[in-house]
Amino acid sequence: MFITDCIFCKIIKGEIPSKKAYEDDKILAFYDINPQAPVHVLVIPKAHIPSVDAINEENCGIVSHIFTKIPQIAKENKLDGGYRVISNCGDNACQSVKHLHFHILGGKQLSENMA
Ligand code: DGP
Repeated sequence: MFITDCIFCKIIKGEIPSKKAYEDDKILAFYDINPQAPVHVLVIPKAHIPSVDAINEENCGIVSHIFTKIPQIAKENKLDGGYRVISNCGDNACQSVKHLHFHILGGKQLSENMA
């Protein structure tokens, strides 16, 4: 379930500290170490999935679970004016941590640019 050299697996196990925004038995949300907006939360599955590219019929249930919790996390962080959800996938998208994660960005007017 855990990958030894994966930073996010270490965060899930508590080996690396994080500021938690939400947690249940399947997912963890925590504040990004290098925030790109006033609110920048990462939502990850506890089971290691490398990226969006590895989502399939067997593991896709975790994605709907994450997306049912994102509005709750947004509300708790007062993102009433709107927010952006991003998942970088692969080298061209600059995915730096190879554990599926969704960025929630908000707390200000975000740029129209996405690429
Ligand atoms: P990405 O570039 O899409 O793979 O985003 C990875 C994000 O993970 C990046 O915004 C910084 C964040 N990050 C990396 N290491 C840590 C860490 O140890 N703690 C926290 N809170 N965030 C981290």
